[in-house]
Amino acid sequence: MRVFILGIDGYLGWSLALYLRARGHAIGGLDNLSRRDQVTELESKSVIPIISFAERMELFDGNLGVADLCKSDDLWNALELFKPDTIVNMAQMPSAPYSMIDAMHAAWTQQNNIIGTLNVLHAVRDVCPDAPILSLATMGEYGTPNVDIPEGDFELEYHGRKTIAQFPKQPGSLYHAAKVASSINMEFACRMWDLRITDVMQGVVFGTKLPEMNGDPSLRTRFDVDHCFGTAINRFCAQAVINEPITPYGSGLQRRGFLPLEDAMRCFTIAIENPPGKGEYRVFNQFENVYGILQLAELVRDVAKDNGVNPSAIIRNLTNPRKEAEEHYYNPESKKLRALGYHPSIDMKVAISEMLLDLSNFRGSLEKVKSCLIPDIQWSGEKGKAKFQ
Ligand code: USQ
Repeated sequence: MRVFILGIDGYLGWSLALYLRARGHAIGGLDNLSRRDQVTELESKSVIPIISFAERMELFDGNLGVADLCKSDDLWNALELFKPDTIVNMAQMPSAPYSMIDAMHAAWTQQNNIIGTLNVLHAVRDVCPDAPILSLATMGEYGTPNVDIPEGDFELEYHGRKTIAQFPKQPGSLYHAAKVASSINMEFACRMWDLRITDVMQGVVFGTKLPEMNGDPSLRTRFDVDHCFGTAINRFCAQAVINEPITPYGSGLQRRGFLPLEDAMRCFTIAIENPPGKGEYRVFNQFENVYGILQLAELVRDVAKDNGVNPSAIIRNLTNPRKEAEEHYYNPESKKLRALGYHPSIDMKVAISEMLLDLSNFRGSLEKVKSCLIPDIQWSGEKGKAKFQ
């Protein structure tokens, strides 16, 4: 299959390119390189060294390019040239805190994510309307409602055809709100233009590598641990490795869906290999299991002690820089991917131990970004670093 990945330079985009290529698919893609710039803006860096995008382009025989999806015709031209069977849209700014820095960062996030996706919808309609789109959204669109979260099961009829209504959304940041807007636009594009779209409501992904990267440093994917682009388990492991306190925000009783990097790849592949029908908009809730944040922090601390990576690892709760429910009901459904063959095969302790050991090889780079670990972006708009409780 010919798969065109938008956002191919990111943590997930690059991983997926390698994963699918190893399974015989032809890969092309575009990226605006904004993630590299934004992490630099935060005075941080991927703690696992990655090669330049120019070098990545060489590894993919010239099928990769740099393009801002909001501003140019490059996307239309690239699709005409590559003739994809499937499009994967991961070309999004993925950080909730980054979108909450100030008005300028919020506007940039929403413009980049919403207009970029709008252009993807128009370009696919114009160039390859039969090619299914796999679009990366987020479990964070739902928030933490006091009712069960179905998997797009609220069915309606539109001109004699089955369609679904969006489950009520309560996004927790302006980044998550932009994803809600894109979900609405995507469902619209399926009804109006007969596009085929899988909207993947994904949980928090964790992990440093895939077997497809092993043994070759030039294939590694980026790994961010700063307070914007680093996410819960990844940051906790990084903190444990350099003997910095592991930082649940607030009580840490928040609960979220999580999944290992390799499982994310398996799920994307299953979705690509089982595409939606013409005009179908479908939702997959993609996570392995729901975990409490403090529970994960304790697991990372205990595993770091047990496997010798840090015998004195500690947890220190921070005042929560976000406005989010800390004790809440959370019961999202996730059965469609399982029905298509996704079998989670994870031992959380083993996965965390492997991450800790792998990250121990990058202690030097971790030490260099230590000052970026404590959040200084408050949802309230107040300035100043979060304090330990
Ligand atoms: N958290 C901590 N301590 C930390 C970092 C995070 O307690 O050091 C807490 C947060 O307060 C939140 C939870 O962990 O309650 C998850 O935060 P996160 O930073 O790991 O992830 P989040 O901001 O939700 O965003 C990430 C990705 C985003 C994706 C989302 C999926 O950055 O692109 O959409 O996970 S989900 O969480 O399901 O919305």
